[in-house]
Parts: sequence; C-alpha cells; structure tokens
Amino acid sequence: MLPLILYDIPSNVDEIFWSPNTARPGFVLGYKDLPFETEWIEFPDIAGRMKEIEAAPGSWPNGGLLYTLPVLRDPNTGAIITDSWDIVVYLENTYPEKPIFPKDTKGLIRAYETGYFSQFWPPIEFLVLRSAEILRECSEEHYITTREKYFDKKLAEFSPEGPVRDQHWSSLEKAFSTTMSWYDKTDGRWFMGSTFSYADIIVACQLNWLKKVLHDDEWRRIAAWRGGEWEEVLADVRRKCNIVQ
Ligand SMILES: N[C@@H](CCC(=O)N[C@@H](CS)C(=O)NCC(=O)O)C(=O)O
Repeated sequence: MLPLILYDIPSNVDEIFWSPNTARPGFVLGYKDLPFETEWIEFPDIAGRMKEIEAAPGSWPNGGLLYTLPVLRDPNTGAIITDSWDIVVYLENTYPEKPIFPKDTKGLIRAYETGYFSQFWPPIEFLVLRSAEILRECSEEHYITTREKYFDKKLAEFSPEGPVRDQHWSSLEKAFSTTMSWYDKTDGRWFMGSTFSYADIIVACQLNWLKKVLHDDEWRRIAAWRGGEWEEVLADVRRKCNIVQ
C-alpha cells in the first residue's frame, strides 16, 4: 500500500499537527494504522498548491470560499479530498477496519461535532491570538491579516487581558465542563462507553490544539480542571491513535 499524503500547516513548535482541523484526519490515519506522509504547506502557499493538485476549495465559517487544509491525497485510489469531515468519512468507507463510526453512528457523531464546536466559538478570538504566535514568519502575516479581516478588528483587540480575556476563560471553562458532563453520562472510558470512536478524536484534537498554542501556565490551568482529567483524555486518545509527539 502506498502512503497517503496529508497536507498540513507547519508551526514553530514541532513537526506534527497543531491545527485541530488537520489533526483530526491525522489521528484517524494513526488509529487505523494507515501509512501516511505529511506535505507541509505554509498558509500563503495553500491556494497555489491546492490548485496544482486540483483539490476542491473549502469554506470559511461564514460560507466564503477559500482553499483550506486539511486535504488528503490517496495515491492508492486517486482520491483527493478537502475538509476534515469528508476526509474521515472517506477513510472510514475506504479502510473500514478499526471503525471510527461504530454501530452506525456517523450521523450522531456529526451532530455531536457541530454541538461540540459551537461551544468553542465564544473564546475563538483568544485561541486565534495564541495560534498566531506559533506560526512561522511566512504564515503569521497571512494568518493575522485574514483573521483581522474576518473578525473586523485588530489582533490586539481579539482578547486583551481584562474583562474580555476573563470572558474567554469562562466560556472555555464552560465548554469543558459541558463536555465532561457528557462523558460522565457514559460508564466507560470513552464518549460511547467502552467503544472508542471519532467523538473522542474530536475532543482530543481540540485539546491537542490548546496544549500546543496556549502558554504553559494557561494549559496548566486547563489541565488542573477536574484533577488533570483533560491531560489524561488527550494522552489516552493519542496512545490509541499511535501519535508519538
Ligand atoms: N471545516 C474545515 C476547516 C478547515 C480550515 O479552516 N482550515 C484552515 C487551517 S486550520 C485553513 O486552511 N485556512 C486557510 C487560510 O486561512 O488561508 C475542515 O474541517 O477541514
């Protein structure tokens, strides 16, 4: 089997996915033991390279058209897929061993994903601010300019320390406690009890993002919630998906 190619965005932290969008297919590839290679593309180069390989554009949360990563190319079938959800569905259909949507839960997990993401929208400007800090110089400018345009404000106004930042922290805490209350309703380790699924990968990739972009003391603050439970969830899912870094 030829290795699949995952197109991802580099950072100055380490050579592994930081973005939750690209991490999700990355974790699924790892979980399914599928060989893959990463092609790293800086933000300003995404559109050019994606046009070159004839990948379809993705979209902004407001619906605007934009070339986005992740994109997956599978040289075994010739498929080129844009968007993390479409990629993981493709992987599940093409490589069904070790299912990530067990017991026919694709629709339910899709609904869960929407609900889960909506909780992380209120503090998004804080998370974007921190994400900008880990990008390499050539991506940083593109990232900041496009996000300032999207949110219609300067980066310095995204999450200034004081009441705005405090509000972001309380919405983050609320998002995590809501998620934990969902986990608490099942009996096993995973979102679906004793059955591992893409729902756990969604949660872990969000944690992975925060751990990579937040300052150390900020991540410690999250890790301290519920006696370190989040750190454990992340570690468990990473292990399950053979993510070593
Ligand atoms: N819903 C999409 C979102 C993808 C997305 O927004 N990707 C960002 C990187 S994390 C991107 O490529 N943005 C391109 C740009 O800002 O120019 C998915 O899950 O794949």
